[in-house]
Amino acid sequence: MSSFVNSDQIRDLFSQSMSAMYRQEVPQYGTLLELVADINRATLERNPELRQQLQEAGELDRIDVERHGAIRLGTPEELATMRRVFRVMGMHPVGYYDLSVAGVPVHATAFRPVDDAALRINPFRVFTSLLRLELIADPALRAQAQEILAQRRIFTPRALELTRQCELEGGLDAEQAAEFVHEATQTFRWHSEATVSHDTHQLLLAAHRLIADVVSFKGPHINHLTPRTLDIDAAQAEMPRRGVAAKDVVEGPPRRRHPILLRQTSFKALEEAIVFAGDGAAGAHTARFGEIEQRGAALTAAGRALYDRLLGQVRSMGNAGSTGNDYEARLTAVFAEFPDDLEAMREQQLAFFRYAVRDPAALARAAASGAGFDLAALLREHIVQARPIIYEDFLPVSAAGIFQSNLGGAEQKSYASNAAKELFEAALQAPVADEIALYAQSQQASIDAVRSAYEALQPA
Ligand code: OOG
Ligand code: NI
Repeated sequence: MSSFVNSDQIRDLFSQSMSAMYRQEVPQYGTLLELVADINRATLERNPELRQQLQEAGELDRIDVERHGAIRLGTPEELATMRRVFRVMGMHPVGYYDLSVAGVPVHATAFRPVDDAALRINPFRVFTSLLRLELIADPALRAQAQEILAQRRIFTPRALELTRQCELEGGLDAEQAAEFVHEATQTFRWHSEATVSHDTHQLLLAAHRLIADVVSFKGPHINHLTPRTLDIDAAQAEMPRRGVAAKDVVEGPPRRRHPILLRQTSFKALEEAIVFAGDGAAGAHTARFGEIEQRGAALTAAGRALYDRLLGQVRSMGNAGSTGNDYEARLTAVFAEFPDDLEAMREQQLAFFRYAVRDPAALARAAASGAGFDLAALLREHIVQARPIIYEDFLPVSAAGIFQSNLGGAEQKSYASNAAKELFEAALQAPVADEIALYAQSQQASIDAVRSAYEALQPA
């Protein structure tokens, strides 16, 4: 007999706990949540077809709970332990993001649920970056940062104990799960007491603002939480009306009839009061912000290559992301090459789709005729339908844009492109999953299910 709480439920509790904490720490996040809830409600009222689609896909319920967060870790040990802690909640490392290209000295993965059922319950994901100390040029500063980081303990002893217990016994009971969520949440709390002196903070800031953010504190404070909107342009327009200063442009693809991948906007990081170690001098730190996102179809490798090529084209036109109207016009013009039609996207295999029986009676008739399984024919006859699979991951260029707009100042340090997936996986002590393979699996599983239904109805 097992009285273990499902890991999906633990994740659901954790995402609620994080949201409640961030709402307290950053009140503007509460404003953002209300704004997104209002816009989602209005969008669904205006668009009953979208409502029905989300309902059929089992996605309507997840919209309100849906969000992602981001943290920045300092050492390989922190990353490896974080993987074990997230695993208790059914969150696994997916994808590798190299942000050094954009002058941000980190690489990252996203911890998230991977199977369809888990994603429907609560898709909470955490974009998790690891600082690359080897990219700090000054050896003395590098050594100092390393020494500071080696001394901190970002998990509570009880969180580690419960993680170990879950690993050994295969789960946690209700009481342990509640305690685990409480303990795990502590890791992401804001601490206004820096662990470094004013002088050290200055040195770290000069190396890179992000380095200062990671190295100067007791733990990896959650730096933003992002609710999912159904209309990001409406959200972007509404932000200033509610006193939230939005960044200039929405990152990602342009507005389309059929959204693809991910579009994101954010408000600038707040200046928060901190106290330095040593003399207790007062200072300020800007790192924490708010973000909104809209999710669309997951793209195949071919679709993603087309997206990357078009985005590259827009950005090479200069002034990328700097001037709102102009940038949007260029983005829209260049992306005209990406078909905005579900049939074309499916036929050209640019996006992943989930197939489902739409008309069971007609399926039974087709099967009874004795004809072999022909997916294309069933689609043509509207017996089977294909709906885009939602993108559950992140985009490195967008992530870099979000990083940059929130680091303050015109930070444009450049590091050479420097992907180091193997180093990252060594730190993680596990491989990261390939997101494209996960979407392909989902698509194939849906086709297999339709085929089995069909074959079960065929005459023996
Ligand atoms: C993470 C930025 C990446 C996103 O939504 O692309 C991210 C960070 O600033 O630590 O959250
Ligand atoms: Ni984000």
